[in-house]
Amino acid sequence: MAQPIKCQAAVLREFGKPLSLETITVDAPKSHEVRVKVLYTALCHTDEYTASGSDPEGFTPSVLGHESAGIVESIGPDVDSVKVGDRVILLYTPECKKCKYCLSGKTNLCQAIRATQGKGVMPDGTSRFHDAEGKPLYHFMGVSGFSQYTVVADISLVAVDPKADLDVVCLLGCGVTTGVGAAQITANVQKGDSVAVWGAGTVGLSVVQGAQLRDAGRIIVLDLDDSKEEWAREFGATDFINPSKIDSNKSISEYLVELTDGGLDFTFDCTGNTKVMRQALESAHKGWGQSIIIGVAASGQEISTRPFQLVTGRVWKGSAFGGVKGRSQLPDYVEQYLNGKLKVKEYITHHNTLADIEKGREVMHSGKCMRCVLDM
Ligand code: AHE
Ligand code: ZN
Repeated sequence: MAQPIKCQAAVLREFGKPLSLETITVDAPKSHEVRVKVLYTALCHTDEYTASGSDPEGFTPSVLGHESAGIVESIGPDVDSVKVGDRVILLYTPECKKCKYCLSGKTNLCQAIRATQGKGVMPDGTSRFHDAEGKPLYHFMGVSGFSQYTVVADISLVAVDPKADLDVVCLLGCGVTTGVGAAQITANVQKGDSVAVWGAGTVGLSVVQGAQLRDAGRIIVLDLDDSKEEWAREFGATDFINPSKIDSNKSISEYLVELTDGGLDFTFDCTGNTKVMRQALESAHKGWGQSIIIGVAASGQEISTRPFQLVTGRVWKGSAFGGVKGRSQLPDYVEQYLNGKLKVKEYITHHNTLADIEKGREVMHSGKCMRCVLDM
């Protein structure tokens, strides 16, 4: 029978403040739960969004982190999908294969445990994390990867090819999959299609990669930071535009519609900025252009456009985790990485340790960082 484990974790005590490194207790996994020794967690802007206090599903004290990979340390009763020693990627979008959503064939948004996940607790409504005083800590996104050990639902992880280096494929737990999947599953970009992507971070450049793997035609990347141009081209962009530098008599949408003879087949927002979301929609081709929202907008933000934009055939869509069903489809992304078809390692610009997580967070805000991977 598994016993509680003491380990180090970075705890969000107060929004907007540095994370606190603490020794916490991680309880044994209960029925349909798995305890994972987290080996690597990459920093994602969503952790920052929640740490800032903007996320209505963010709580204190909690253990953030959601782009993680590790090894199964112990399993609770009734777990038959993974075994001790399996190398796993954690899934903030679980896949139960049984709920209405999973069975619909229309979405990857499994809802089996979504309500409790959003409240920062395990499916039975309690926490497996306790601080030194024995007080419970909230979970985050069903993962909580900023701890050396975590407990997740057995539908919130997937075993992957043991040949895969976990310090790389942890990126498939969020950023890379979100972008590649948005291009290939949500948008289903086809050969020759024109694409524009706002935001040249890991997600945006993964959209670019996903589109290039589909032999898209023109792939335009827009970012306010010129230093991203080289990055964008490395992942397949054919054009780079700094929107602050175009002729100010025209809106960016007018500029793009003119540049692309009527607009783009697909546009993607990877910024979370609602003004950009509108620009992206209005840059899509009349009659058929689709605009896909991926970026996380702050609480209370709303999008708007003239309904005429939709009446005349543009489609506004969203994508979560790239539309990818984690347990069914993520192992294939790992194989594509192992076969050299999918770039993953190339997004890693920085490494750090859990003890130095604050340095990692700093560098993330510097604009010089794509992904920073924490060795736990
Ligand atoms: N809790 C936030 C929403 C956050 C959000 O949109 N999350 C994305 C993943 S971000 C990964 O870096 C997502 O996939 N959401 C789907 C879901 O079910 O949460 C809020 O604003 O309430
Ligand atoms: Zn993320």
